[in-house]
Amino acid sequence: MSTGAVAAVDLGATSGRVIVGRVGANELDLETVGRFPNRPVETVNGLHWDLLGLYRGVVGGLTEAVRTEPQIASIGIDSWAVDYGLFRGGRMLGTPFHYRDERSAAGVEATHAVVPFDELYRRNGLQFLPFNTVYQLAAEKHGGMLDLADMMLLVPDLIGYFLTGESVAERTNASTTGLLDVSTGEWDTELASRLGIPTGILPRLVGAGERVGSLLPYARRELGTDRAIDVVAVGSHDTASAVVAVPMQAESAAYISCGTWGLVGVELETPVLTDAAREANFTNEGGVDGRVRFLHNVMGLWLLSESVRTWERGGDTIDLPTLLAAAADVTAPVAVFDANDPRFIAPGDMPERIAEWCRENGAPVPTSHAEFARSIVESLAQAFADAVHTAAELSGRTVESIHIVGGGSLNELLCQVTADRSGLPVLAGPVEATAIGNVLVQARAQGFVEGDLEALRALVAQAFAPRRFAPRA
Ligand code: LRH
Repeated sequence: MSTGAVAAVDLGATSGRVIVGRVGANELDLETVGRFPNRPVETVNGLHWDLLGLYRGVVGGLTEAVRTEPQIASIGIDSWAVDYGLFRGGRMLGTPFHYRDERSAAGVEATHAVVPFDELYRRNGLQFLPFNTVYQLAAEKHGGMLDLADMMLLVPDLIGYFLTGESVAERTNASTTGLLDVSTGEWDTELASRLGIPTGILPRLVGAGERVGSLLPYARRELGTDRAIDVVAVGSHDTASAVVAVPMQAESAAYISCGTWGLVGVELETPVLTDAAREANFTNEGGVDGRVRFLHNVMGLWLLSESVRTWERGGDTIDLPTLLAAAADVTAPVAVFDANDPRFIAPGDMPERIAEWCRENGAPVPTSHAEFARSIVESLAQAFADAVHTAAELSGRTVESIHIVGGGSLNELLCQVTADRSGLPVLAGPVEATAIGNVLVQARAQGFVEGDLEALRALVAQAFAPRRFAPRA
């Protein structure tokens, strides 16, 4: 085995980045070569992703990647789940919607009228999230778009299509659509047909580590390379890539991939499809190497970022480290609100919605930015602790520690309070788990490293030793 380099494209809800990863048997090193904002756009018909702007950012980042490391062996792409573009004859039909757009509410009703939720859960194993692809597609049907389309590509596959001309659906992300059979891992075409979703729009499934195709001539020119670099499928659902890079002993640990969302759960070999799992709204998403990501979506740092956005719109200037330091110093009792309440999903005035929850539930309404921030951290930590205990109970696992990866792992207050509220040690980091998981799956496909996820995680633990937060009495 020799050391080699790959490029990871990681698109998040607020920004995208391109990272060059250098990997060998005892080496794991990351260099961020491109970073660009991801700014959703509201138009007359709802909230959209600026897909072409994102693609421009990807091309710019990859150009820098091949300049920095001309011999990169491959490119892997991951992003948030569930969202897609519709195509006809190779052309994108309109601008992809943001999963926080409200149109999917109508799709939920229409879908459940045909296939009740408990049957859906038996078939796809997914927790109810109003924006699961299957509900969004039902809303498209309403608008007539679905009947025009001959192909649907999830966001990372869509970027891969622009680069290679190959249309595929990577399995970990396909598992978040609601149209993948949780038992077979194949498209559930019977379900799709019953819901009036044309099965012809569902692309060929590929697994993480499989080659997708190589850069088209125009893309080579754009990137300034004459090499036909391969795009390799990774855990293209960002959470799947993040879980690859959790430096955990999977049998005895829970993980929280904490960014915009807090994805809280355990890794299993087989799905849990019990009534109790369905009622607790736990999901069985597809993991890399056929593992199961048994987890629950907690609202995550969105609560904080959307609050900050609200205050800034009102003319305040917020410095996040200063705000969190002030939150740590709050001594007044703060409300622990239900961070899972669906009222917090949509964009808009977050502090007002939190205050509304407090008034309705007789909890103290925060009176300053610092109190709001503290209340958010305490509420997230409580929801994290509850979800960890529920995951353990539903899966029959004994959880001895909690790993927090992603941006939230830098939030010391959140890590400490999560340890306190769960009574379990929290191991924080790496912050770039998603990009690391993306890099490692490519590196293994290229033969720069070998082994199962445990071997990959040992490499992560060695390169990015986690920081420990012990629970306080
Ligand atoms: C996190 C994430 C999460 C999904 C949501 C749509 O970025 O992919 O796993 O539920 O976005």
